[in-house]
Amino acid sequence: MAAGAALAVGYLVADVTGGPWPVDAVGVQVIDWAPGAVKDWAVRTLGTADRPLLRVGICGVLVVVAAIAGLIGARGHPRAAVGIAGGLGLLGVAFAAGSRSAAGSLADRLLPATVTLLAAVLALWLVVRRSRPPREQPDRRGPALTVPRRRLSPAEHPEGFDRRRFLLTVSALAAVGAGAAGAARVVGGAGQELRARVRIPRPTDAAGPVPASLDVPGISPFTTPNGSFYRVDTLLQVPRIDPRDWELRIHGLVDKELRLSFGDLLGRRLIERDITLTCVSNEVGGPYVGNARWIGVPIADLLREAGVRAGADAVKSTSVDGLTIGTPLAALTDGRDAILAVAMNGEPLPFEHGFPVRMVVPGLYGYVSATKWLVDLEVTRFRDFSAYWTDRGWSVEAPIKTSARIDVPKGFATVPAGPAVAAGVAWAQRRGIAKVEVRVDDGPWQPAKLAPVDGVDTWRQWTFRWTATPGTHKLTVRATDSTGEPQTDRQAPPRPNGSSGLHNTIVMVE
Ligand SMILES: Nc1nc2c(c(=O)[nH]1)N[C@H]1C(S)=C(S)[C@@H](COP(=O)(O)O)O[C@H]1N2
Ligand SMILES: [Mo]
Repeated sequence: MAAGAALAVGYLVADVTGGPWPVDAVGVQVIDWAPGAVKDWAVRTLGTADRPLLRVGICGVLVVVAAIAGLIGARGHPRAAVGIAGGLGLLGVAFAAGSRSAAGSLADRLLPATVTLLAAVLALWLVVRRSRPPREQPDRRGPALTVPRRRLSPAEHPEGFDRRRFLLTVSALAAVGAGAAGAARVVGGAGQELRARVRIPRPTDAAGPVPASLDVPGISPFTTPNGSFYRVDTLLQVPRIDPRDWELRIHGLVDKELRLSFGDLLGRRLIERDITLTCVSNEVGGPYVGNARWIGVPIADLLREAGVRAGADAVKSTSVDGLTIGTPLAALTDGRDAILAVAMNGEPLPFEHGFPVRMVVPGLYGYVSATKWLVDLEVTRFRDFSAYWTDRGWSVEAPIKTSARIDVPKGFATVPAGPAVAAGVAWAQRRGIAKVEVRVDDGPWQPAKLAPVDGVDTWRQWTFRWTATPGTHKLTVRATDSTGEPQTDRQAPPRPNGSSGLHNTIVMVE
């Protein structure tokens, strides 16, 4: 209970200061240290549940250690118990000092962990102290001469343990913990006003109407709603940047360094585009792909103004927590719609998707292009730096591979015999999808029907009608991009530069 109360109080302080909750400081460090294979496994098997699970795991370990400390305290070693609490707390402070965090000042960064440390020590000390009777019990065995030298522990000496006072203290701690957790909910929700205050101007260059959607139950909608858009990042605590404090620095191999406020950015030429994002961790047929309508400032405009010097071939972008991403300079200046996005599907970016400003670069996997919570752009050379993911074994350059996914029927679904429909999406950003084909079992490739083209940077929905005959069948899908190049059937895992192979699904027809 002492550990729980301390963690809840620390959580509240983290919400107020924006500093890391010690559990998250440890978690982010675990993420950074985890070997690639472990991380791949977590993404694959736990998906987006891996973040809450990491928190639960760390809290579980803390509660077990705290329980051991409590027992040690109850056995007559209060100092040792408090020492363990203090040691754990100090560990939290050390991790908070060392790990990536969005907190600006060192004080904000250390405050939640420090308060957790003090709260843990105080709470455990209270439990251990207050579980003893209020006054020294008179010695029942007679005069002082026969009093044992050694102080008896509550366990050895049941009348030295006051159950009522113990329960009262523990209940008080539970109340403090619940109160802090409740307050944190309120404070956490209050951050919403940072987004609500933002007014995104009308784009200078608006996107056309969204193409007509193919309407098959279960197909991915053309536009992925913000609430169901996949999320991939390394943070447990989503940064809540106040746009009034936000500043972007563009520097490095440039003639003139630029510093832009959020207002400056909104005042510039804004373009609106539909762009499909894809994560390199997406397995064939996986969920880490989504399409949104973004509004943002063309990065090429800013680079032109800053004046890129000869010799540069990369832009290193940094997010508020210090994570870095390297993007080929060419991808930002070759005429594609690479933007600093400020809006996603008609609203300011959600906190989870990079509020207030993120990069969106058509055609490149997110880990080399889509920096969220962006604060710094450095024009540089690939040979002069290495970025977060490339340090962990992912390729430096990573264009998105042509891919197609079957959304319906779901794997191992049972469908009635007769006319049936399969449907899904296909993408080949920068090239566009020209054709999608489906094969039933080992039959011939048959053309699927495609939704109207939106642009080369978005996915296309497809549907395929077939006559289902009783038995078990395998449907396989294959996309061809507009250069005429069909998707490869060679299977590759996501690491190091994106999965490949054909998606298939097994259906039972009755
Ligand atoms: N700051 C930051 N930006 C990031 C990441 C991250 O871990 N931290 N992950 C990248 C990866 S791997 C992908 S696929 C996209 C995902 O963007 P989304 O979470 O908005 O879908 O963000 C990219 N931008
Ligand atoms: Mo990614």
